[in-house]
Amino acid sequence: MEEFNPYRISNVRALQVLDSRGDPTVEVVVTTEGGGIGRAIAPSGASKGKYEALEIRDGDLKLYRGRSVLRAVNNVNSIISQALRGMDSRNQRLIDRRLIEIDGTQNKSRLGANAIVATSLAVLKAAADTAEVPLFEYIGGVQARVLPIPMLNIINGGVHAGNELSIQEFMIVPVGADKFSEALRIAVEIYKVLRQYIKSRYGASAVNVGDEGGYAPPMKYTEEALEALMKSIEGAGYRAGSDVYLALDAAATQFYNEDKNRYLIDRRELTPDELLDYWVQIVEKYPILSIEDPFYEEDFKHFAELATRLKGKCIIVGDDLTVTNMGRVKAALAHGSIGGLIVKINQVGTFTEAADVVKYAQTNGIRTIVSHRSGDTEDPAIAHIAVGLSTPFIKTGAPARGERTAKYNELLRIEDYLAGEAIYAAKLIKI
Ligand code: 2PG
Ligand code: MG
Repeated sequence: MEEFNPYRISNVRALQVLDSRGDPTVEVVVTTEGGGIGRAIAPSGASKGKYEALEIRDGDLKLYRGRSVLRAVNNVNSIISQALRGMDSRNQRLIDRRLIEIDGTQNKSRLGANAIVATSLAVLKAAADTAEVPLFEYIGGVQARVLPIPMLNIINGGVHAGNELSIQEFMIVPVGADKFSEALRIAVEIYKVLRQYIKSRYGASAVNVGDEGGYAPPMKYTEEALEALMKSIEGAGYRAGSDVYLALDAAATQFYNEDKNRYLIDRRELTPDELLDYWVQIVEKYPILSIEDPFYEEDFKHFAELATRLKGKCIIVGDDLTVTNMGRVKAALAHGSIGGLIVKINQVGTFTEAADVVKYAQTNGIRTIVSHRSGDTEDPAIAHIAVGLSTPFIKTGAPARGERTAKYNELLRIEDYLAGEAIYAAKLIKI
């Protein structure tokens, strides 16, 4: 008879639940023989990169208008469950490799990245639960104690909102704080002042929020939003450019017209070179810490040109360009395209692959930003992953809506758990 091993996986079960947009998604529950339980839910993006691992949906118009994920759920309950039962849940690397192998495709399209990511994270959580340590500590060991700087998307545009703003995310980055909890408080105060500002200028209906909890006012021009952020930071009693920075996710693939090779922004059509000059001007005028995806997802070259022009002034961040994929990240580094990197576990599909990318980026001096998706859930895993992997930043929306506050609240709990030992990343790195 085999020796009792509390970490051995006894059961893997999936079911269909809902995400923050009301779309079905995959939840996986992994149980170990020692009674540990890990539950994880796959998030889902709206502005997805072409090279992301593929979530699969049933496409049956009679079920959730084609959005149901029963095939992915069934893959977990049959193929994946059978492959993982009996394995040691601590063996994350081996388990993730097995998931990749039984899927057998480049982009995880057979079993579905949604099935795979929920399983991979549920295994991680089940092992941590069996060990009776918090997830961040299981990932990062007793040394893990750096709380990430939050990047809060408080004005939503692009495909996350029903307004005319081309840029998808207008973020604030509260670096002038001693603790994470203080940084979050500063962000909330600014968020509330912004609400008043928008209400007084655009009317009461303008304070409705977009997919990530940021306001989605009927603004037309980028600078309208940037001005609103500047006024709100000052109105709340903070200094823009020292206490609080701005950050942008352009998600430029979404406003790029490939046939014309033009970007549609601020009611104008710009060539890539004109857009480059535009970014330089904006950075001269406003304290912008980083710009994510300033060009469409294939243009390593313009990313690199912009990174050179803005060196020392603003970090160029890859998201759709790099999709948490080692090959793409290496290409971006070879081109000199990025100084920062968005990390989304579901872009690549497994925890191990994402953690390897973080390690590689950090070793090469690239700032890492663990990120939510626009369609997200109450699963707070990314808070633990950011602390566990010691990433300097986390991006998880406005300080509003349950699926966003789930992550911020978890970080508050981690800070509390660490008592006086937590360090706020802004105290550790050079901004
Ligand atoms: C992004 C993300 C998250 P989505 O582009 O960075 O903010 O959006 O999940 O829609 O890809
Ligand atoms: Mg992005």
